[in-house]
Amino acid sequence: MLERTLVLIKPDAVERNLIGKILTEYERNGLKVTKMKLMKASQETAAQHYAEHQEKPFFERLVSYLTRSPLVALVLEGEEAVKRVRALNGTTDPDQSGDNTIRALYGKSVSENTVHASDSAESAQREMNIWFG
Ligand code: YYY
Ligand code: MG
Repeated sequence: MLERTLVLIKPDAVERNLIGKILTEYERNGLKVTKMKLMKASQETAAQHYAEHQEKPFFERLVSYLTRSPLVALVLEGEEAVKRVRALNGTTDPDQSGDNTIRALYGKSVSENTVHASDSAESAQREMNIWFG
């Protein structure tokens, strides 16, 4: 099924000039960039994005990380895009992530793991509204 998913190239990646390398991974796997912007996220946007984690002990650190410098928000479109982009990104912990996943290649740590992607079609819709209105 043709789907859209919301991706963030997070601050740690933009800081290390990895935007191009990461976009290349998605594009060469047949995903189409249909929306994209570079921006510094507000506290409100970051907190809304990670609302499901607001009771977690790492929540404040997570919001402060996501807002510390610019990130790239984008929408990717393709067959089974939600599942495929999650697979390309890899697991939350870069040290556990499969070979050649974006997090294994570029992730610094669990908290600075370089990319985000929506975990379901419903999350994708919610997150596209947050970042693109
Ligand atoms: O969807 P995904 O990003 O792979 O992981 P989530 O469990 O939704 O957590 C969101 C985000 O929170 C994760 O990418 C890094 C951060 N985080 C953390 O800093 N410390 C943890 N123990 C777990 C998650
Ligand atoms: Mg998640």
